[in-house]
Amino acid sequence: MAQFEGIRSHQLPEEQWKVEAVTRKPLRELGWNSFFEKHYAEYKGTFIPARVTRHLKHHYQVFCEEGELTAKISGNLRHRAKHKGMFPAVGDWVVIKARPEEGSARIHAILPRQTKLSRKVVLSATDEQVVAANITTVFLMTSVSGDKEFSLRRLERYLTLSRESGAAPVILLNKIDLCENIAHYLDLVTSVAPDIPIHAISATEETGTKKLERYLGTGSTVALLGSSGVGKSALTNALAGDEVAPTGEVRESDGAGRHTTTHRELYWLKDGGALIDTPGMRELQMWAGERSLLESFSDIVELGERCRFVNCQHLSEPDCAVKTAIDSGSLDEARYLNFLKIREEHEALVKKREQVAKTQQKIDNPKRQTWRQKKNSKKRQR
Ligand SMILES: Nc1nc2c(ncn2[C@@H]2O[C@H](COP(=O)(O)OP(=O)(O)OP(=O)(O)O)[C@@H](O)[C@H]2O)c(=O)[nH]1
Ligand SMILES: [Mg+2]
Ligand SMILES: [Zn+2]
Repeated sequence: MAQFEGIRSHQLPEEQWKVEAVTRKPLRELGWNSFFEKHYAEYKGTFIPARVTRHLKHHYQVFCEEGELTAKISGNLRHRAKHKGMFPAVGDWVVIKARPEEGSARIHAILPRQTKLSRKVVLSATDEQVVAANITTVFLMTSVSGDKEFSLRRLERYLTLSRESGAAPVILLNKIDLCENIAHYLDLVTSVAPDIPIHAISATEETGTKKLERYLGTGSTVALLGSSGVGKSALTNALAGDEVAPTGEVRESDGAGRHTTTHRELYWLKDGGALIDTPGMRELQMWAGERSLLESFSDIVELGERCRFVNCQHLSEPDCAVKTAIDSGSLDEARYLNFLKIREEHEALVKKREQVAKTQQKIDNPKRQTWRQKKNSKKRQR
């Protein structure tokens, strides 16, 4: 098996040994399973499987039995990719032509994704951005070091997206070493996510991190999600058992981070499994179906069953049980307003997608060609 001595010769012997130990990991340990094996069958013999570990601006880093390679996508894959979501994402299993002697590879196709965590591309109407692929669990991280770093509304949004991913969401309350009232934050979070496991931890002190082992281990892939500065990279380092990801200070003024992590990257953990560290995203626009939305706001859905109208939108209809609950104080108005906002984003996305699908249908259906298109195609035939 090639080990790229040439590339890594600047490393100390101990570091080199670590890298080599990692490169010898069999595919199963990296998350490969019968699902991918089945889809890989048609490529067998020509291409080898690899997992995308890093996505930089113009290239990818992939991991395969030949070790770690720098990869670019083939012209064919670029041509077939009709939108952003069809390009490789961190965590994807891809098939490649490897050139281990050069440390490079060409990605020819993406194997179907078992799960994916997506958001809508900012400034695009319908484009999907896959944040992490083939993940088993999402760690939603928030900091409890003070109210400035804590937002229930953000958590509701993250939770809706995570439910959509197909992976299991888990909430982490980090920086408990700086928190005097953990029970207060636990109560708040439980109120918006009664059905989700919650763990209070300190990434830097490594308190409570042992409880996370149940989500890790061979074959598992966890994606870390949360605002800048909450401690995602600090936890990555704690679980990797090494300073693999850079961490940065939090601003005194507003408690926000400085966007230290700039790209998504998959790291192998010391006790098996993988962790995808992501940059704290400024905007997390909805890419969620109705089911995930309703699951995240099941209390509002339940109240809605008592409204006078079956199709009550809980806006200004008479005898609306949701509005009544807000008036009586049993439903937090801020949660309700967040629900309306997320629902609006979801509905706008659905509408836009329908419009795009209709336009595409017109293009694909020759009977509905316009007079001008017909004339042009006749001209071409002549
Ligand atoms: N006291 C304390 N500080 C922590 C803890 N976890 C992280 N920090 C600190 O918080 C700061 C931000 O941590 P990072 O891990 O860089 O945060 P991040 O979520 O990766 O941020 P981005 O990469 O910008 O998205 C660093 O100074 C960490 O040392 C913790 O449990 N306790
Ligand atoms: Mg980071
Ligand atoms: Zn109502």
